[in-house]
Amino acid sequence: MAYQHQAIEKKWQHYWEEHQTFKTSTDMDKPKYYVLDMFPFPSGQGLHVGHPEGYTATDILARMKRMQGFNVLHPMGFDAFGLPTEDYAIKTGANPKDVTATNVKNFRRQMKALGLSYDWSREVNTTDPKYYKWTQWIFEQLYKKGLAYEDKIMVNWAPDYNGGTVVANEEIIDGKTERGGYPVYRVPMRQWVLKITAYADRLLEDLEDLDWPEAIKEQQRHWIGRSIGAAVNFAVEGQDEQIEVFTTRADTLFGATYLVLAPEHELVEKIVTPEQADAVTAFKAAIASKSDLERTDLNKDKSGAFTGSYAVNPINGEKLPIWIGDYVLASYGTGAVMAVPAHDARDHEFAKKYDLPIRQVIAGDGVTDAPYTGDGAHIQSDFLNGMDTEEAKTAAIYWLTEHGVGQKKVNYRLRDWIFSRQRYWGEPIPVINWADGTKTLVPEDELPLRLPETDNIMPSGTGESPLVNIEDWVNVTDEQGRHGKRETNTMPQWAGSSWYYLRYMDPHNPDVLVDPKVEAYWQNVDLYVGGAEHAVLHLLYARFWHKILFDLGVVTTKEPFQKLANQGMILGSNHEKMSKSKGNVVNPDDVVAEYGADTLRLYEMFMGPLEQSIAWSEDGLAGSRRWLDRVWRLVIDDDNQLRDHVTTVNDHQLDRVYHETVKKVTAHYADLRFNTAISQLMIFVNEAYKADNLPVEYVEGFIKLLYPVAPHMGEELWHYFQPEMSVQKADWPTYDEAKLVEATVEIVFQINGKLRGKAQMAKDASKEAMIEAALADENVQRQLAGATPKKVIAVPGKLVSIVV
Ligand code: ANZ
Repeated sequence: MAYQHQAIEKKWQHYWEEHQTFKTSTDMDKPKYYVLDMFPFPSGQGLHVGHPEGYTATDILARMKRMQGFNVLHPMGFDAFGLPTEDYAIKTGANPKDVTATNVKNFRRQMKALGLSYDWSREVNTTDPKYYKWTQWIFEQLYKKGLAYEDKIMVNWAPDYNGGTVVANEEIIDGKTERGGYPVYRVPMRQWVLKITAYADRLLEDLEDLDWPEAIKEQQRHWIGRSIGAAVNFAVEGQDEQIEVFTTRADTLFGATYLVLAPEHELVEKIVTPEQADAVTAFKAAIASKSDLERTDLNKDKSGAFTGSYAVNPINGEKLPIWIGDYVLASYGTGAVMAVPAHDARDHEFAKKYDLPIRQVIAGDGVTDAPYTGDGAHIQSDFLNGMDTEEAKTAAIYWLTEHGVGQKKVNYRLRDWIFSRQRYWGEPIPVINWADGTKTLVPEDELPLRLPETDNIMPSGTGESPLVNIEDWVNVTDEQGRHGKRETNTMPQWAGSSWYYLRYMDPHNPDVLVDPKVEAYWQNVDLYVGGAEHAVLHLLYARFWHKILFDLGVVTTKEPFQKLANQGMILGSNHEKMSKSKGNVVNPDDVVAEYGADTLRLYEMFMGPLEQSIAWSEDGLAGSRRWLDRVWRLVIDDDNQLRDHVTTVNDHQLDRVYHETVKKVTAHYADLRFNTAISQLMIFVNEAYKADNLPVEYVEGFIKLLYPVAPHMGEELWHYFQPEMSVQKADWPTYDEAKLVEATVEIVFQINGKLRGKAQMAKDASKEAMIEAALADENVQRQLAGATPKKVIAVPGKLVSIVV
């Protein structure tokens, strides 16, 4: 009978659950292996076929490592706070908590149907008060260390979206909300901010020791954006004001021909002359709604306005006009630049547009039509003349420092982390604002501060969170009768995911985030797999919190995720991103029903290298199923019995391919090269079909190798051999290096020095066996034609020489 995937997969899933096959041991005597998936947001759509790709990869590692004797931590949970659920709840009138519970149930069902070997007893959910108690606790530690503060920050305000909502940068497309397309305006609003910039250097330096894809490390470096340059002070002519600029090119100071301030720079109002006031005001109004990204886009037209005032270049006393311009950001450096149009592209474009002077200070191509950004000898630069860029930078900064008008400065692109959202479905920030203007944290022993249940989660309309309307939650009175109001902002979705990997180690501990002994055992994640879209935010925030917890002594490792791998995207069969609107979405439930989870797992691992994006192929899927059927028929006959050729006798025909398969598959799994591991399994099956016998020891070994990819079929085949235990409890197969070398050689048969025959023989065949084979050879017999040889000599491993 053909392989019955539906019944067999259910049977083993049931068995695993009943026997708690994947439960992580709490004994700490075995070596540990922590393999983690990025936990999903439980959306209403359920799992997508992209999810099982990474999940199968980690599942293979988890299953192999258990068989290799490791205590494996392979958990799963849900990152369930956030906008999509809140929006859905607002739209349908449902409660976000109920929506989350329904979606989580569906996700869990789908994951179990895929045969993923999670220890479900450790499941976490970021919306569970028992979990977010610790998210709030971490916030309190940050606050106590002065790493959480409040500030007025520009936010994206969409007054028409659900009666007035603040949206995150990532939720805006072309100045409109991604959902609904409502217009967005930039307005200042009070926000909680976390001082991630205080950790910039450590976040940068500790990247070096991580086994992460270089591209991801590079994105993090870019995001942190450490740049070493100088701060230079320019006096404003006729006023007692200074403008500090940040430049990475102090060497070009003699080429500065004007200054540009960000339109929001605080000095603008002070220095603008009456004649220029209208122009400056009009310009500011025109750019108010542009995002930073649009303003610094190199391809966008640069514009600005003259303030009417002048600054003095400290190095040569020259008078430089002060402009404001859209390409200078208030939030970077000092919000002011010295413009060197001869050697900087943006300055050049601006100078051309407003007819400002361009002065070349580095020898090279002419600079009238385009800036020269290369290196070369400095010219028109007084004491810097003749020096190259690096020499001139050092000399200029030395001069500035000596004269007290500047100094070396390190600047970061990284900004502090805006940590509040004006929404309902998030962790409450455990702060009380008292009527007397003071602030206190909710005492640690009163955590969690629970999110109040309410039927009204519509935004307040004022830009504040819907929580402001829940008066009996918001208003508090202390023992002295003092009145206060709870903070109504909630935490951003990134909060709960910034430390969840630690909770899996000790998920039910009511007293501490993680028991120090347990943490010391599990340390950090050995392998973390997820999509490359999390390259920066999630991975940077988690690294930041981990370092805070390290400083607090809660964790003993410097970094949370030692090795990182990204899975590619599974595209639609038309090579486009899968999306509902394109009608090319494949639902894993359908695949599991028709072909089985093992087929889906095998197919996704065999499609190509894990990190590559590949289009879905129905043919490929069917091919994977056909191969599994071929494996089944190799071992099991039509009556569901072991085939006759499965025997306890090993005739050594499969020695070499078997040992090679064990070696290669083991190494390829460990290197996450699943497609090449599967190719090797296929080679073995082909050879096994050609062999006369199938030694039991090799079938068992092969089942163990197949099992991590196709665990249901693995268990089903295994129970023909060892019905009393799961394959998961067996030892991983080993190989014998000696068996990998070519075991047979070609022996040639000569008669009177002429080649008359040959045969493939064991390398160590005896002289007698060789002679016997030579004399029995058909060709040799024909040549001898009955004559008795005078002499027969065998040279082991080479030839048999017959003389007649
Ligand atoms: C003069 C100069 C001459 C510059 C030259 C560059 C080339 P990174 O490397 O990204 O740190 N800059 C400084 N603050 C800015 C702001 N708030 N908005 C926009 N641009 C700003 O870039 C630093 C350079 O970007 C600085 O060096 C400054 O221009 C500009 F041939 O100063 B430079």
